[in-house]
Amino acid sequence: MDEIYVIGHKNPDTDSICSAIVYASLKGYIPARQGELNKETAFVLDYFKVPVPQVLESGEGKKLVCVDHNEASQMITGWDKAEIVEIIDHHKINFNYGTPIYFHSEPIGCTATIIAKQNQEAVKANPALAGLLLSAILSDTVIFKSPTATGEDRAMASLLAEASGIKDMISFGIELKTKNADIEGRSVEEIISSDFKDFDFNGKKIGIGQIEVAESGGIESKAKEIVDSLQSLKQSGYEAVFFMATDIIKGGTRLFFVGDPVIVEKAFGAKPENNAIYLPGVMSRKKQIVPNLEKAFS
Ligand SMILES: [Mn+2]
Repeated sequence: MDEIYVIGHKNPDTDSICSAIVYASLKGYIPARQGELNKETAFVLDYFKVPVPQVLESGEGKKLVCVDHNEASQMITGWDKAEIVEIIDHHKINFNYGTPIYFHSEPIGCTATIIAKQNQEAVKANPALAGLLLSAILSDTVIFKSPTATGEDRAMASLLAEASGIKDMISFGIELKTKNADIEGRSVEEIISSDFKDFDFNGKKIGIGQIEVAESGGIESKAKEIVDSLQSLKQSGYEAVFFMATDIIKGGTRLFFVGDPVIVEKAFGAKPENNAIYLPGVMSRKKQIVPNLEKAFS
């Protein structure tokens, strides 16, 4: 049998990495990744003593299961010369493929929740795998504060917490979420690129990065540097570039951008100032930023 790789999106987050590891382990496939682990994911793999998946440089000639993404812009280089055999995801669908494949999509908080639901017994029997899926859910739903979080995410998380021996999942969630929130000693370029996704809105290339912070002061003091850095990114071929600094304690996002301010006003109903706008209650790129921008750009 050909080897099958399970791989998440570019600039992988905890859901992309942990869903790939767990699904590969359940199916006898090979877990892989595109790019470096962020600090949060590194903490999670270390905590549950699970090896880091290999980097796959190109999908060309490979069989792939894509988890936590379905847009071409987030797929591995060479995906068009790969055989995609299956997709498991919870993002909006922007996928076109020439042959029938398994495509499992649910509008819930995390890919890991889908995998946990489908494989409850196997996952419950393996504390490390349960711990990885729990971590992915806590991460993607911002400890259930994100509007993407559903009752199913909460129910699976409780079950996984028990199976993995995590007694207090909320404090474990805060412990893992604050790993990426630490911006000390990181360059602005590094902060912006750590969770950065490309989108195609009506034929226009748009980039949207996000960082979660536990207090916004550090980010505010870097505002000018952030805008400068977005400006140079834009020159590399984007119509507009956005960067969300999401405060996981207060529950809101400072959205920095370079591009047409009229689009931003159209998308979010308020006038930006100094290439930024504050959006109270906004936590989710997928649910609260992407749909508004996609509409505004159309
Ligand atoms: Mn996800």
